[in-house]
Amino acid sequence: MSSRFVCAMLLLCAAPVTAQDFTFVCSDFEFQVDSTIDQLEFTLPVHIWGPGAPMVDSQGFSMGLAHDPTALNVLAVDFALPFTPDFFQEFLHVGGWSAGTIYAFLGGVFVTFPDPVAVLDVTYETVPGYLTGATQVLELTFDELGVPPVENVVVVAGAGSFAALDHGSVTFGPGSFQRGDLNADTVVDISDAVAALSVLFIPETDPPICMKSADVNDDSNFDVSDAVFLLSSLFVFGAPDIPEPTICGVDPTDDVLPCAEGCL
Ligand SMILES: [Ca+2]
Ligand SMILES: [Ca+2]
Ligand SMILES: [Ca+2]
Repeated sequence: MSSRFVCAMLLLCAAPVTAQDFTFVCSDFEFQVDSTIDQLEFTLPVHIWGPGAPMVDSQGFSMGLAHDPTALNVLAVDFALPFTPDFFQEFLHVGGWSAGTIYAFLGGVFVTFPDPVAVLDVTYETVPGYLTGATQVLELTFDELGVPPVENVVVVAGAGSFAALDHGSVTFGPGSFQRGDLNADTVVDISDAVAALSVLFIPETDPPICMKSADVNDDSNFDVSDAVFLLSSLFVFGAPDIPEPTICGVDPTDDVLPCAEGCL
């Protein structure tokens, strides 16, 4: 083990001071999966937030985040700040990860966090067989992992400052969406038909954020028939109703149409 590594680890494991100027933030994430998806790989950002005044310069940090090992494996923890630190080390555990960084051994590189800043990108995969298509919620909890345990601290003036911990979660499930609401404004109207026709016929138009919403006739595909179905349901007396869910709900028929963001 290099002397540089030992010095860095001693600094990360130094007795922390108590000021809570910083918060480690893991948000609540949601992934829409149906019964056709049996394994998922995804990357989540972890943020640090330190909005106090005066703004405190940080020189590094260490943190750890635990998860249920029967549900997730951690594949990678990557440094996400826009520079290459002098020291960065990640540790992948069964049931969690920890990581530590010193931006610059000789000083001169400081980071403040007036807004939540993504400091790490963490890649996970679900354990085979975990996903069932039903809604499942996993807690992601900041913890002191490893031997010796890695503290959740931000390095300030050469000492560790305990961070406040804002834990997160990951929800897997079929997700909810509103069929026909292509433009995601919670109302199904003629503007959604315009959105459908634009996606179909105007080059470089961004697709709907939830393709399930665009599959108006629920035939597991998005094409011009969906725009026609939508217009008919709105303006032709006696035309078939739009299939469920016409208010925020789950798809009663499995398909592989992506839905990056549904409704609440
Ligand atoms: Ca709409
Ligand atoms: Ca369709
Ligand atoms: Ca469907």
